[in-house]
Amino acid sequence: MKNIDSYTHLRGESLFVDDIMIRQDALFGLCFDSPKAHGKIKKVDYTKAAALQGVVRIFTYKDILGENQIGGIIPDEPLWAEDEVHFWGQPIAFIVAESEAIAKKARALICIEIEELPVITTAKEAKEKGSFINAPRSFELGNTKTSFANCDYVFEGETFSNGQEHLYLETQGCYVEPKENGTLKITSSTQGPTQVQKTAAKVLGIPMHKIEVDVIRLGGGFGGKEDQATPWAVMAAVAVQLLNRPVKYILNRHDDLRMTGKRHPYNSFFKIGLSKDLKIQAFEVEFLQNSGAAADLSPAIAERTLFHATNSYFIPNVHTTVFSCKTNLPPNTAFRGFGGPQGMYVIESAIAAAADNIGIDKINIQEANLLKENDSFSYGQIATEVQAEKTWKTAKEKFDLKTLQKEVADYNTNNHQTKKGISVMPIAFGISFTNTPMNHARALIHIYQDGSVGVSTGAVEMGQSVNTKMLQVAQDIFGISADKLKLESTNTTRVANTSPTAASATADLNGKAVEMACNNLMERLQKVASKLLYVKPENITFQNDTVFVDGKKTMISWEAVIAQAMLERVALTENAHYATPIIHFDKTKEKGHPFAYHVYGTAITSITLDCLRGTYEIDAVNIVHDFGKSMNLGIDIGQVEGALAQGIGWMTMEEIAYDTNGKLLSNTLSTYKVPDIFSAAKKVNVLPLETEGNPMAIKKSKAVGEPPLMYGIGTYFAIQHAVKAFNKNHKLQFNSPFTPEKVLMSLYEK
Ligand code: MTE
Ligand code: LUZ
Ligand code: MOS
Repeated sequence: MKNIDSYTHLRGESLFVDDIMIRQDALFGLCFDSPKAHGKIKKVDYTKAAALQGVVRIFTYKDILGENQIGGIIPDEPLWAEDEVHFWGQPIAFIVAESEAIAKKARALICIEIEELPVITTAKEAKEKGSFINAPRSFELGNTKTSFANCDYVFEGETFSNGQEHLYLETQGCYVEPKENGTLKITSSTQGPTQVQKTAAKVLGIPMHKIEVDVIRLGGGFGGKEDQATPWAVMAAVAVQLLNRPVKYILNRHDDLRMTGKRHPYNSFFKIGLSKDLKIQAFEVEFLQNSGAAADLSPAIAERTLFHATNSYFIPNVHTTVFSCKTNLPPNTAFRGFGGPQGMYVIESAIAAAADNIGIDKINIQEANLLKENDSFSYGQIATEVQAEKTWKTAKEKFDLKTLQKEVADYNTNNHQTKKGISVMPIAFGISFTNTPMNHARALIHIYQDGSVGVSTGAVEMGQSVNTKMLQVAQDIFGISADKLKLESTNTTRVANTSPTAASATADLNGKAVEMACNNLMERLQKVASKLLYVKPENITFQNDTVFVDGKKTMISWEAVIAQAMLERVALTENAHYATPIIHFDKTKEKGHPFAYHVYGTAITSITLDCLRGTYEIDAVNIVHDFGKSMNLGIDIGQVEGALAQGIGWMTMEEIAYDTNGKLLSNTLSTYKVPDIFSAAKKVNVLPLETEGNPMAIKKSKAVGEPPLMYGIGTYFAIQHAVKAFNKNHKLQFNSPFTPEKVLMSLYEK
């Protein structure tokens, strides 16, 4: 099936929050936020702002009828600050005016006095000062202490990976309308409609059934709208509740960059032990996650870091600990990979450090330790249907790693001003929300009496094309043409109590629910058709909008069966609920089987480095990826390419900078660089490894949204390889992103 959004996207006709028709009496909201990262609010003077012509009202925490609390996992975040502020950009008040321009003018008229308190911007500093979000977590397998004592090599080191701005094309925003009897409808650009509904209900002090949340589609989310689309919608909802007029609030790019959290920066300390034969025997890490000023999703992200700390390797003795460090930055949040990339960067760094010290190629250690069937992850899950070695070997053969390595070595012997580097990056990513209770979804299918079909699920379309996949599931079961199918907006009154669209699991969870609902409808339709044709229901199938009996076409159309079903008063609507079987996790023991399955793959990255300038070009990224049985290879390869570009950006050029006062310096695209077409890899080859797939993957087509982001980590090590080829004295650093500036320093360090 062709991506169902491509036609309207190309013509600019797709609707986003900012495109929907607003009511004539609509007002516009704007947030007033803290100009300091930490301090006591001594005084805020709203008089001038409130007096401005066209300002309707300015809302603060005092206006909230319910609770001033939006924390999802830990209730530690007010919607609007009360007497203290904890990060630069923290919402304090909400101006509602006749126009956006007036609201903006009013914002400049607000005077605030803040008594400044000490500011913490780094995780290290937070740890030293004992500033944490919650208690640390540790995973343990075997015994690292005794194992290190027996290792032939033991190395220690430190790594840093910086944050990352989501830079969804569509900024955060919402439009909220009052309906009758104190009910309201929220249109939001959110990955979590239920989270918006639930939080709005809590803050407004009304039951959830009074709030309808509708999501058409997102212009990108990447995790940035899993939790952090909520506050804006709730602010507007508070205003609507008290004014009884619609309020629209779309953040401008500057406000969005300043006020929202990003990928978590991590500072980590590792210790790795190997035996002579290059088997990794023991691995210890202390991860310091820079969580920002409130929990947001940090505890869940920290957890996933532990789950992926050994990437696709088997290590018999593991001890990993993560501290969620509370700092005075905007609360950091979900970002494609959800803590997994940060964990995987550290093990890759540890392997690089070990290889460098032993004086061998990193690839040899990687290859010697790949996960095998029935190996145990540190959290107790036994690895099955493992494709680590198979993707590695296939990549090595199909892309001729030996020749590539030789070409790079020859090139480096013959060239001085430019050097080439190469790396191999295997990945293993667990599919399921690590929080088991979140792994469920529902679908609601209506077959209308003319034979057309409406499909509703809890899935949010954000560019990953989940809607297309949902229709594909329905189409395959009903055997009808694509133009008979419509995907409805994601709406809490049609599909309730949804988990956010996240964890790459959306197509699996919602697709399974669609499958169940369609199969139930199909059973009824087979009965109806069987009576029309005087055959048994099990002999009936539907293909090409027609009934088939024992694989032979009949004269009875899909429409005729639906019409007959109406006459017989057969229900043409079905609702289904799916919950992932098997998975479980015991947090008291930190053991269990949290993932439905893992996604594997291997990327070979080669780069050319300009040793005069420190700039580099990515020559090629050659990937063998485990799709299972891809249900839509066009979409899935698109996901691999997009995630790869995003991963490379994180590792090479996207550099978030806060000053020591906690002010965001990289607050525009002239200072925050994202990959464009000129910095993209010159060649990206994605070779699908057709595997059996997993029955818990929708149509055995494995989840693809996040895993390929981590191929980007390979670029860091390919650059490092080239730097080392130029400067033998270079002492390896694990400090990403590896910007051209850092590369240049490394090239000429003594
Ligand atoms: N692709 C596009 N185009 N836009 C996005 O915002 N988000 C990613 C990924 N792919 C995203 C995307 C993230 S963070 C996740 S978790 C998955 O899509 C979610 O969708 P899925 O569960 O349907 O894979
Ligand atoms: N969100 C979440 C996620 O709440 N739990 C997860 O395990 C997860 N994993 C990846 C991305 N988002
Ligand atoms: Mo993705 S980080 O799970 O939204």
